[in-house]
Amino acid sequence: MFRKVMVANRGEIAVRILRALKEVGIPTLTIYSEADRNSLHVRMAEEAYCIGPPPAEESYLQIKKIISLAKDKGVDGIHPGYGFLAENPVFAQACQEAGINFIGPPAYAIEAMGSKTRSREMMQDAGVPVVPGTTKPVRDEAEIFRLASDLGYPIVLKAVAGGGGKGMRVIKRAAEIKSAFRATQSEAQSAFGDSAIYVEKYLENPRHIEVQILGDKFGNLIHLGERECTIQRRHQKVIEESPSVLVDEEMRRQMGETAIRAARAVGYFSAGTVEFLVDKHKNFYFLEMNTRLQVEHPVTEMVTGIDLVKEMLKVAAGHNLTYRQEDIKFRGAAIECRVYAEDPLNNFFPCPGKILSLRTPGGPGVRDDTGVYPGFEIPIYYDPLISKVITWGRDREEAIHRMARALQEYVINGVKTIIPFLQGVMEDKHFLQGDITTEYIDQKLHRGSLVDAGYFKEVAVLAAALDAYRTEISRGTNSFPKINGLKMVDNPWKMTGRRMLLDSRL
Ligand code: MV4
Repeated sequence: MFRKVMVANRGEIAVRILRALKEVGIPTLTIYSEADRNSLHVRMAEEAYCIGPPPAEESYLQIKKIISLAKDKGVDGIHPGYGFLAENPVFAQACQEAGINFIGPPAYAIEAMGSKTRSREMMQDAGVPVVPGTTKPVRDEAEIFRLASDLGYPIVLKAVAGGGGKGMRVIKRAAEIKSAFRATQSEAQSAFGDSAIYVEKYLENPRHIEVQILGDKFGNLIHLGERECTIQRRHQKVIEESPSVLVDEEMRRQMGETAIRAARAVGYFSAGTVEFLVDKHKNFYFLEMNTRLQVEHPVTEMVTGIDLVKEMLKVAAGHNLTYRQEDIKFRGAAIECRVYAEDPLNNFFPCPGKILSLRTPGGPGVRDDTGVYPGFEIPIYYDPLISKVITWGRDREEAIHRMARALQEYVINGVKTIIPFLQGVMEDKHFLQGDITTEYIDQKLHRGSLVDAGYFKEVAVLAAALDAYRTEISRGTNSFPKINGLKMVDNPWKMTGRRMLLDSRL
């Protein structure tokens, strides 16, 4: 299939791709920055080369260096992972021109989907429903004013070159147009080097549901169902699941067919994701297409049993897709929690540092995709995502209970993580009922009920254990207290690790 494949990425996704390559017996090569000498992906690849200083612009984004290294080392395929060069049409094109297979979609599809107005126009022409609004950039305030009168407030200004929430501003009334227009323009200019902006009707409290698609170079396209990604914080996804509680079989078929139509319109192959906003009447609208393997792809792998990375490799090498639509069976439910090295008690502030100890969860239905190991120092230069915990269950409830259990098993010392926050969500009645919106996290944080469940309870448990220990020492007898009939016969410090037991007994 391939002589040797380069993984042009780092962290958990580089590890994920290296695993697939090993399973199919393809020799592996990876790149790393000076900050990543000790990274797990470097240790896992058969060959690894340093390509520059820590900042991504000087290493992981160095197109020329990466391609010339690939040519030197006899690489005939490059998997870009996500982020970095994954959605850079210049890189995809440069690979093809160097005679190296870019393991992803064609450059023209990346390019077409990179422009929000162009993609909206193409989708409209293909009969894919898009959020009402313009397919051309807006020129001035008067034009926005006229559009708002047609569409009705609220409207949203978005960067043509944007995506993922950067460079967007909601306008609730005419008086806000002037300042919003200027602010969005300059934000778009500084974030994307392109000041062009356009207008959409703003949908309030939408759900964010995306459809995974897979295609080969012969025009075969299938969909692998949806992922619900509504639980986000500042446009950063935190929890994803499949299936969505909102989507029934008929809606899945419709969204799937629409996603395939969207992909076909841009001549797509490889793995890709079509994002939809869904309103309260369950109308769905094309939002954007992610022309890459996504962070949350394991959720789909767990419910379909399909290895998306292996399919990407096959398709890139010019093989047919392994599956037809009728082969795709959805089984059970899966959830992914992203474990970020951030402090949930300090506004999710990034907390890089050295991992002193680590024990990742296991057991039935649990998958942990991580790029770290004990002793590894998380660099400050990149995304603070250190691990993804994915659980599968026969239904949503079992997947959630497994997630709660897996998060309890997770031991990580040396860096703060959002695990206590995630535990709070798994116990939250709104989440358990599937009652979630894009404001869910901020609302929960505001009520203060999420982080308490983890951190503060643990502090209370530690204090209680210490008190029990002191009592024991001062009495000089083996008189550990009984808690609800359970005698604490063991070292109380050890009990602190047993969150489940203590939570239910204290
Ligand atoms: C919207 C929207 C409402 N109406 N567009 C945020 C990320 C970016 N990809 C698009 N986003 C949104 N676009 C219209 N016309 C609401 C959001 C949005 C959002 C979408 C999905 C998940 C979380 C979100 C949080 C805030 C805003």
